[in-house]
This record gives sequence, C-alpha cells and structure tokens, in this order.
Amino acid sequence: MRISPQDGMGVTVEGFDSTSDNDVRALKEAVYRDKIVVLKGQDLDPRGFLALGARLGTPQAYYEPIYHHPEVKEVFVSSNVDDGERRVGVPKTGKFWHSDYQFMPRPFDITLIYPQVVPSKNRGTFFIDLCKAYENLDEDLKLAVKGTTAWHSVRRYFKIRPSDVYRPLSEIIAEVDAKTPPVALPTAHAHRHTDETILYLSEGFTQSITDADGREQPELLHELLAATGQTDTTFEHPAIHLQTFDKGDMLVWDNRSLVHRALHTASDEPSVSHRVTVYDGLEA
Ligand code: 7UC
Ligand code: FE
Repeated sequence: MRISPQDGMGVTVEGFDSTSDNDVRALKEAVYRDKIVVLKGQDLDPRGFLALGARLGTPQAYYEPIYHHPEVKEVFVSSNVDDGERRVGVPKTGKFWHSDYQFMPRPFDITLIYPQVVPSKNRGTFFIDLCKAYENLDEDLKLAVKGTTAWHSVRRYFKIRPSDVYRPLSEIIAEVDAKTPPVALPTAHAHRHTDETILYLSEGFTQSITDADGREQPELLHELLAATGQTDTTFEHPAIHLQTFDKGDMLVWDNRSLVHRALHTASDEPSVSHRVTVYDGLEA
C-alpha cells in the first residue's frame, strides 16, 4: 500500500488489501499518527466491511436498533432513502460536532465510514483535531481547564424513533436520561494509544463543564468550543478540515482525537453511508 499526505489533515492510501496483516498493521499506525485515513478503491459487502473493522478492534453494534443494517447489526446505516415501505437506517445523522459515543461511558476508539450511495454535491465530513486544539490553547485557558470535568449527553440529538409516535415527550426524555445518563470525563485527558492530551469536548454532546468544586463553568465551555473552531458557523476556522470522498473510498479515523460533523446534501439526491465503530483494547 502507498500512503500520501493530504492537505491539512490525514492521508490517502492506495492499494490497501484488507486481507493483508501488514496492511492492517500499517493502517492502524496511520490512524493514530495521521488521524484520518482514506482507503481508496475498496469493494466490500457489509460482512466484509465488518470483518475489516474486526481487524482493527472489537466492533460494537449501536445501542439504538433503528440504525442497524438489516443483515449485519454492527453496521450502522445513515440514509435519506425512503421507499415508503421499509426504511433502512436513519437520515441526517451526526449533523453537529461530536465524537461517536461521546455520551457513553466509553466512546469508540476508531470509526470507519464507507459511503455507499454518494451524492454529487455537498458530501463530506468536517473534522477538528482536539489534540492540536489542546496544544494551541493559550496558557490561561490551559490553566483554567486543569482539574475540570466535562459532562456529555445525547439528550440534544437523540432522534425520535418510529415507535415513539404518540408517546408523551416527557416520557421519552425520562427514558433517554435513565438509559444514557450524562457521563463525566476530565476535560483534558491522555489519549489511550498515544501520548497526546485531548481537549475532549464537542458542541453537540458536551452539556457542561464543572470545576473541582462541582460548580458549572458555562463561559469556560463556550470559550473552549470557540477556541477549537466548533462555534464557527462559516466553517472557515483554520482548524476545520473538510474531508470529501468518492465512491469506493473508506474513511477511517481516530474517534478520540477528532470531533466530526457530517455535511449532508441539501438536495433530494439519495445518500447512504455505512459505519462500523470499534474498541481498540477491551480493558476500560
Ligand atoms: O442520529 C445521530 O445523529 C446519531 C448520534 C446521536 N449518535 C452517533 C454516535 O455514534 O454517537
Ligand atoms: Fe459520527
């Protein structure tokens, strides 16, 4: 396989062979070193896609079954295609800054996205590197982050399921809060697989930051989100990388270092993506 750097962030890989131990090892190294890897010219069915994910770690099926691929539950389906009968997957997923499973006790280590039906315009995913973001904080903010805790929740972006129709909203919210209570992590913490410090917060899932005495620090949260580029509605902040893709490309990224945000086509063109997420190392 041949690795070439991209402008801004990440690498592209030509000639990746998902059955080669050497290629899989090199892919994993590239994910933690370069953060985003675009594998060109992949041709895998959902089972083959899951098998590749399983070579990078332990795949996890998404906790809400409405996202599951009908044959392979570990494959998460994002799709705006609705034939009026049986819909597969969920439309407009991840259209906000986040890291996958950031609202769970353990977020995923690696995410793989494999676009299946690729619209002609407005396709891609925005990324921001939260390790770089920590490095670039001014000393005052670094000091302010020390000893604080960030709280993450799915509440703002939990999607109503077909089975929720006619249920009281209060009951659904109570269910979400019981099933996925907010999780706490040190705002800045060490990456599990590198020696970098991650400023682990997102505009979509981080609901608050508390100081060592448990007091909420809303201004600090806002300042940090702004410093990382996550409040820039023009997406021109220098930290933002737009990753585009063509049919056959597979995107593999370090889900702990990066926050991402899907760019969904504004037209009615069909768009379908498959996703596999894995834990790399099962110890907590
Ligand atoms: O529909 C979605 O945007 C899914 C989102 C709430 N969670 C994706 C994840 O893996 O955290
Ligand atoms: Fe996502």
